[in-house]
Amino acid sequence: MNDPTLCYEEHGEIALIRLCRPPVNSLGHALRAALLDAVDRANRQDTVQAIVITGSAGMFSAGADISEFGTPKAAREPRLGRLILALEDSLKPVIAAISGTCLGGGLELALGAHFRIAAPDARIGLPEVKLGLIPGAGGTQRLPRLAGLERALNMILSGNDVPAEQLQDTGLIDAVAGGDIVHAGIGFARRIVAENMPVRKTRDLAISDPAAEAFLGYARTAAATGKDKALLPARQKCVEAISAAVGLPFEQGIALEREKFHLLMQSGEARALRYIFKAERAAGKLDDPPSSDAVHPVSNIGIVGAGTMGTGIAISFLDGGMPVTLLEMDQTALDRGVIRIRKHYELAAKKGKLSAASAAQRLSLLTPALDYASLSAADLVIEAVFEDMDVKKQVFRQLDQACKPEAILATNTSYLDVDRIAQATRRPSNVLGLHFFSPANIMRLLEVVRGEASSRKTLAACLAMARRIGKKAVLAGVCDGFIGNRMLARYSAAAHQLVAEGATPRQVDSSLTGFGLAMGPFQMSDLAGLDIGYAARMRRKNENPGSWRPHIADELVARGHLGQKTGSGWYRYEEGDRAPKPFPLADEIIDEYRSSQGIVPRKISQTEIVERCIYALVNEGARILEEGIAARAGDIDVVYLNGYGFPRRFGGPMFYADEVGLKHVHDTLHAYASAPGAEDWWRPAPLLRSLAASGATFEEWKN
Ligand code: T1G
Repeated sequence: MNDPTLCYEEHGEIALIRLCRPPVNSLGHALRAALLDAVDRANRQDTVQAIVITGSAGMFSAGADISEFGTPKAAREPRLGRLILALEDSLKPVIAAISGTCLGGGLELALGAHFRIAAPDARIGLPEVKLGLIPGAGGTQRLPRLAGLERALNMILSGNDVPAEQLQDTGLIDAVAGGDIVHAGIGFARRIVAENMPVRKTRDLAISDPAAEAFLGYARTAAATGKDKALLPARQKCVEAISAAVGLPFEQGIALEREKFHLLMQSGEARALRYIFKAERAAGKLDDPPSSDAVHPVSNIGIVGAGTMGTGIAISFLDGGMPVTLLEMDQTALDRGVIRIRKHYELAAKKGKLSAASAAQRLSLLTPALDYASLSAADLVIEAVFEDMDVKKQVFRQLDQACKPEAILATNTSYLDVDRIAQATRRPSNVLGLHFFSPANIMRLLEVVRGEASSRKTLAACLAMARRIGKKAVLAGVCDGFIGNRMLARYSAAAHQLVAEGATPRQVDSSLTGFGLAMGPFQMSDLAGLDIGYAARMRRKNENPGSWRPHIADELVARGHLGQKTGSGWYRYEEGDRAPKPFPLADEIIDEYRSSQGIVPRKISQTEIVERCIYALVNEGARILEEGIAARAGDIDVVYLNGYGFPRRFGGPMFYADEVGLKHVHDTLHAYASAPGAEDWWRPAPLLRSLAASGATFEEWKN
């Protein structure tokens, strides 16, 4: 039987069922139905004595089909739970032969088998909690019965997968087999038949752990204290379901699990996390990718500039196993950069994050250099020098001369015009922006800035490179601040206006951290340095004098209060302590500013603070979509989740606006824009207005 999602073969007395639904054998309705038919067929075939189920293309199964969630297909029979019971009740022994990845419903399927063998490096886990769910097909009931309570709690609450060889000491894995997993599976099945091994149903196993209450008590506490608030509801329900496995008969436990699973499936957190899962996979892709053989692979990296960003970017590539030539203009600056990188790896080895050998191996991939000729073999060169257009143009002229014709030249600029930089070279189609976020080796976000001349080959090569070094890449068009910083500027302007009108910096900051942001805008400004914002305002003033408005921070900067680095800014800081404390001089400067602007301060609610700041983000995001700077709303959310600490439980600013309702967002912004003296940018973007009027969402919108 060769269903498009599954292959059925008989090898003598052994039936082999191979899941064949690329790319990850996700258990969609068609595969579930085909699998049930195949098991039924094997049981009806007199010559068949045992059944082996395995995956294909190095993947057992990535679990339930996430794309079916929220659609009728997910509930269409046979549901996964019923399929697993059919395996468990099979009259003939069922063996799961696991290689590659076995996650979620894929592992729950294997738990319903009577035996499991696995390749040593097979990755096994129940990641449902990362989607705001609990295992919904018996995982919370069967895993503790096979792997023990403590290990099951750890695996289910963390959602992390583990290599099969770490599970050999549990009943979860009956044997670890090297070589071809299908061959090993059939051999194992033949041995079971020959030895007439008794078939045990997982659901009939008992959970007897004298420390059960202690483990469950600890788990309840751990589940309630996780950093990622998006996961809290699911983690707590995981513990409840596993507690039922310990204290209730299987049938009651599985019913309780199913009830909790369906409750969570409807939760805002689960909807947001599912959206993020899809958005992060859509973001780093070209709509019309060139053929892979047309794309020049990037393996040899050059970096110009050994400052904080240049060395952070270098570490990202060294961690990805890619050789890096680091170029500086003078020995002192180069030595400083190399020392910074060396200290990074020494510290990582000292903390046990890396073995000394791995640290040395990565460091060995670094080649310091003082002349451009050393970059002649580089496939990609990233410039990370001073944020000045003339300086950057000069660097790109030099690179254009020194690098091989097919080399890609990228600027790490955070706001300068990539097109003007490209025009300084003879290869504009090979030029783009690669905007890393500081610290570059930690922050996963990478804005891939597409110049007007950037070729699809250049973009595709850099998107593939980003995946290789573990970055979340998002394609952005050329504008001031690309996606993230452009939206941040609006958000900061909204925060500033709130203080001008009567709020305190602390009131704004605490309202936004209460919403879920890691840090409020004024604390963030003190951390980055008020001079950074001041320089950006002066740049914009030079570029567009008419748009300039006085800013409260101008006076703070004028008096040398630049934030944490000077001990005071919006707040005051004690030596060695980053905790913000009241700074009376800042309060005086705020009062003086209000008087100079003729503002009578008013009380401002936390709701208005959050709505003004978050809707200002959303409105700018809508403009970014209209202008084609971002291809889809999900891309904007991926930027804000991975680069600016937006709370994951809300899915990102654009998804949050969809969930709140675009009509409410539009009407609120319209009210702000109608206030006397309101800035133009409060006016709802045309795209927001049209979506609000039609009842559509940003998620549904396609350029
Ligand atoms: N369902 C549908 N599509 C999936 C999928 C899934 N479970 N997993 C991956 N994909 C798609 C993905 O969208 C992408 O599509 C392609 O496969 C490659 O993915 C009842 C309810 C398996 C480790 O949470 O962790 O079972 O973009 O780019 O980096 O209890 O995918 O090419 O169109 O990530 O090699 C639980 C989620 C589900 C696993 C592979 N399972 N997937 O990583 O490739 S809930 C998960 C992953 C469940 C039961 C519950 C990773 C991977 P496209 P990729 P990768």
